[in-house]
Amino acid sequence: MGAKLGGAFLAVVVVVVAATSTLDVASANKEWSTIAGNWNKRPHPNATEAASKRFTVGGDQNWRFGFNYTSWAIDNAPFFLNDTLVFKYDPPNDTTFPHSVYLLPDYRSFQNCDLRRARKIGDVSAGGGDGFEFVLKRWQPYYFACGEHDGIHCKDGLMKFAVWPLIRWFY
Ligand SMILES: *[C@@H]1O[C@H](CO)[C@@H](O)[C@H](O)[C@H]1NC(C)=O
Ligand SMILES: *[C@@H]1O[C@H](CO)[C@@H](O)[C@H](O)[C@H]1NC(C)=O
Ligand SMILES: *[C@@H]1O[C@H](CO)[C@@H](O)[C@H](O)[C@H]1NC(C)=O
Ligand SMILES: *[C@@H]1O[C@H](CO)[C@@H](O)[C@H](O)[C@H]1NC(C)=O
Ligand SMILES: [Cu+2]
Repeated sequence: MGAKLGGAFLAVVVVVVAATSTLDVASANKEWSTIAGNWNKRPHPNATEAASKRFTVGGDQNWRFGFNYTSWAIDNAPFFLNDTLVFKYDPPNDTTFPHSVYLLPDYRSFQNCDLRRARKIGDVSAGGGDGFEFVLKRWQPYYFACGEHDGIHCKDGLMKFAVWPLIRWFY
């Protein structure tokens, strides 16, 4: 790139690794892996533009049964505040299974695919066409899961992942 201007940022990433449902809280804490002091340089004249990215969840696999979204999240980390996630999935018809997207309230419900206190952010038809967007607006862990079949898509279909967007410092 010809641009001499550069933005450096300090990144601290926390990725939640999907754990088996039998782990207790103490061992669950070990499932949080932390990468600190990750220095990078992104040459870009416009820090505001550089600050936010769009991710299609699952890449070209979109949001489907049986794709490992924890693995996808790890591969695509770090995520930053104001990054956008795009969820794409076919609306249900006679031949396709319906999917949906919920936010789970905490790590334990995420671990257990417990949807009782979940908040729906995308119903079965929301992922059609270009999908729908979800912006990571807050500095908090977000626990995403498919809500279909009483947690079976989340549990057996691996349709869950967690991200904790980072704060970006520019110099
Ligand atoms: C940087 O990008 C933002 C968002 O696209 C835009 O609003 C702003 O005007 C741009 N600033 C400069 C200096 O180009
Ligand atoms: C999904 O990916 C994660 C992270 O790479 C891995 O720990 C886990 O075992 C995978 N799950 C399955 C069912 O393959
Ligand atoms: C995120 O976007 C909002 C609204 O555009 C803006 O007010 C806020 O400062 C942004 N936060 C970060 C960390 O970029
Ligand atoms: C159902 O949706 C899939 C994926 O969009 C499409 O390939 C298929 O033709 C559709 N089937 C019917 C009966 O509409
Ligand atoms: Cu599903």
